[in-house]
Amino acid sequence: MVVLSQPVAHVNFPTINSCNTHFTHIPVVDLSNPNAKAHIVNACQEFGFFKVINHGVPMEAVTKLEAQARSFFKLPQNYKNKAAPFGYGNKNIGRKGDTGWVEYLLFGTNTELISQNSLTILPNDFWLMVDKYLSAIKKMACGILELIADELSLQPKNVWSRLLSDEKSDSFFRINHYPASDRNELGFGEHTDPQIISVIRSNNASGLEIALKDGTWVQVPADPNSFFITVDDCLQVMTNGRFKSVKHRVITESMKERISMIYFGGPPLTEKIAPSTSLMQEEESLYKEFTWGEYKKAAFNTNLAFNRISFFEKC
Ligand code: GA4
Repeated sequence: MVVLSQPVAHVNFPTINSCNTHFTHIPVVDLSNPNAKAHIVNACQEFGFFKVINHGVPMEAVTKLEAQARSFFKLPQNYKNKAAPFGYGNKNIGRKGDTGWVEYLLFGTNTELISQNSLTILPNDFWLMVDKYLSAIKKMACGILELIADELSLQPKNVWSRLLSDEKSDSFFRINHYPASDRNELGFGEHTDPQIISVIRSNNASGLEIALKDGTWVQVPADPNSFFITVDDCLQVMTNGRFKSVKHRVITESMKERISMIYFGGPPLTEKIAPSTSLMQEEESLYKEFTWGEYKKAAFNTNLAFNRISFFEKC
């Protein structure tokens, strides 16, 4: 029997005017191009954001996981609510009262956690797909961090990628479902991601917007065959501000549901986050020292739109 989900109740969400400006100059990095590393560093400096093509991630892993997620979100609300202790959320984002036109699954990516989760109401197949997807995405994210390190002449090349491949890496995975609506809704309010680097993939529904350096918001055209990469707060600190974490948000396209899957690559909790010494020959660090655990604790106690890095900036 196919069980359709109950329509999501229409509470009083503000109607949001999307910026209407299509981002025609979106940096696209072809990972098979020998010059990819220079293009990536350029994009990180200019936008804190880029799209990757020829990424080597098998699309089968992507579409199968999306199908699993879609089936989960179609389940009746009371059933989905049973998954709440394991990372299901509906409209509430974080602990400080932020809301959005979104329901989601959110969990840590460490393998032990995933196997515990497999005992819960999400089917085994779902977790197998998550595992496959995350191994491919993590490999790509590590490859990107190594290209960046290489271009910035950092030694060893895995100086940053090891933070994601470490078995204690505190990374997250989120699957967001923005239900279709008869108007544009604020799906996920503006924010930067606290981690090092995030990898976003969505179905063919637009909605993602990023803020340019001058504060203008631009729409990112959907591309289900590619991945979008964001520079996150820790990478801003690790480059002593050369890269800036990108502000982004989601405003739903009316009448079209959006499903996005985001990997947030983070370091182990005890890892000290500081600018790389080889980038700092004649500069002082712009940031006070902190561990990822300290940053995360502070960040998770803020509102979505809050400028979290400001806690750790030297005056
Ligand atoms: C933004 C990036 C990731 O989605 C996330 C989010 C987290 C949450 O949903 O619990 C936060 C947000 C994110 C930053 C500020 C705090 C914490 C919601 C929020 C209001 C999982 C993350 O790591 O930080």
